[in-house]
Amino acid sequence: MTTHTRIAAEDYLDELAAQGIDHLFVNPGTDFAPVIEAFARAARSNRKVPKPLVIPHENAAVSMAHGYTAVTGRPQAVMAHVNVGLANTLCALFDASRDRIPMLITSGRTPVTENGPSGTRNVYIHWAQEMFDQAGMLREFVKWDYEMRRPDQIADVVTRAMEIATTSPAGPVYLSLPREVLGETVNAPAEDHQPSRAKPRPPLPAASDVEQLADWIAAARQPLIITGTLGRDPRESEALARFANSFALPVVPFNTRYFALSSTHPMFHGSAPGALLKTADLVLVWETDVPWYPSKESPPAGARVVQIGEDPLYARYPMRSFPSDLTIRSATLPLLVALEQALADRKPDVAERHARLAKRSAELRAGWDAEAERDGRRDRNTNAWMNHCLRAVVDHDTIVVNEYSFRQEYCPLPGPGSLLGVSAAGGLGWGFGAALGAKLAAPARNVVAVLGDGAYMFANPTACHFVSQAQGLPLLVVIYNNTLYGAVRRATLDMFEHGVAAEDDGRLLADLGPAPDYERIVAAHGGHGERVGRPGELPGALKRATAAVREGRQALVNVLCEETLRVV
Ligand SMILES: Cc1ncc(C[n+]2csc(CCOP(=O)(O)OP(=O)(O)O)c2C)c(N)n1
Repeated sequence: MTTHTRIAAEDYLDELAAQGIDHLFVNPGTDFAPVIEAFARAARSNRKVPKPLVIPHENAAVSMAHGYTAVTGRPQAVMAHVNVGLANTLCALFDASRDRIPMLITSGRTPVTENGPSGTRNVYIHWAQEMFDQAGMLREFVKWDYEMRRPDQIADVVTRAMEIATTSPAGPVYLSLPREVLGETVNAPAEDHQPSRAKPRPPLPAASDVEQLADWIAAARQPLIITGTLGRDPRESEALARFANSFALPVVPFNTRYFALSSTHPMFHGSAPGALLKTADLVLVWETDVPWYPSKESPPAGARVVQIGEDPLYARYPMRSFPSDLTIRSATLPLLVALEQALADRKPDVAERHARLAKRSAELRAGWDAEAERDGRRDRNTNAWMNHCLRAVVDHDTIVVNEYSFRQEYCPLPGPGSLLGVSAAGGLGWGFGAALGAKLAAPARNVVAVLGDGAYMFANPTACHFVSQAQGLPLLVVIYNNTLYGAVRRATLDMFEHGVAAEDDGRLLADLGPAPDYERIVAAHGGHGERVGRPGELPGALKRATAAVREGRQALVNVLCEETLRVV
């Protein structure tokens, strides 16, 4: 067997593994030659390196890394082909950035030299693919960007990239990797290189803020917690369930991205602040970028507002002006624990409020159930009915990935860690890829992606079905098919209720008809597909699809729905 002189790309892969990166989601090009060679050498010598997965669209690659990290908490890496591949990552990268997902985004850089060293330009595209500032296209979405300039800096650069990505508030970072650098000859590295830098802890609440907030909660008559991303760490939702119950604090997960509280919990009060906001005297805006829409509603004058989060100012949002009487920069878990203790000392009497809120919550639940069951007797599927039917699919080990159409009011979730929702950035095409990433992270769990027909098409479905089949990641995709960009239609009708576009029911530029037979797309990938027109057919179809997934085949249920407006 020929022995080869070591190249820098081998150091690079070793370093990714040393940083705990399990997977490199790649979409390759000519810039990958040293990386491919390094992977081949690692396989031959049994070196531990990240597992490379070929993902045939970069949007799906980033979304997979996103889903994987959301489930495991462990950051992953993506490598795209120079500027063109990088351009395809941007939408998903924006989602990850607003969702504070730590991630190492990398791409090759066309060779700098026109002649000379190993790796120099030798094909046509190497000239046109050079940019003055390749990182410029994504600089607003990452916390840090850099270009690897020398092989001897690999360990330090990757360590720095990862410490910045994972430090609160977490987020993606970008590294560009010139081909000549990765192809350079290097000496064998010291064995067992381990990064040796302590990272700062997530922020802890100041004791005086805890005391102040505990006083306000103890004195409040109509408190309300609104949350968007509480529950990212499942321990947060366990603590919230206890806390809300002990002190009779109603919770509204609003545009939620994670499981915060079960919809069967007596303090769960729906997915929109509405009625409770109007009468609140204390509003805890907990890890929530947008707690209400000021153009539609606001808390009453005199209500106290407390903003809580790891980055409560949302410093990367150009404008955000929600009021705040107390702003606490803290990770969620330590604040919940500290507040629980501080309130236990104060012993507020909340029995009457607890009873009143529990009754209200039960009434809301009964209303959602009745609505769904009534819809089940109609001739068209509705959002309430579809979600109600998902109860039969969602068991104790299910993760639901929601890109618009899932509503936990109608389908209670099994517990902490069972929900991933599309990022605040709303870059569509995320859900299918994120679901694949979740399945990769937790192969034993049942992963269900609930997608709008628009969201499904944005995901490059062929690429995603391909990955599902090629990587053995069976999951269930449920399409809420209203043959429409419902959100677009809604916006038109909201703004121009009596306008000319409303005469056409607001469908101009929103119509997604004629709808294709989505169920036949999954069949082309060896999967199980069903189309459901009538409400009564839906439970059986979901049952058969779930059985197929349990047997290891991907499945898709195309649920033809009435043309409902988006609820939130
Ligand atoms: C990448 C991207 N392009 C366009 C949009 C604008 N947009 C927001 S919602 C939406 C419609 C989504 O359709 P669908 O998934 O079917 O859900 P529905 O609105 O019908 O509930 C569009 C096009 C977006 N958010 N992201």
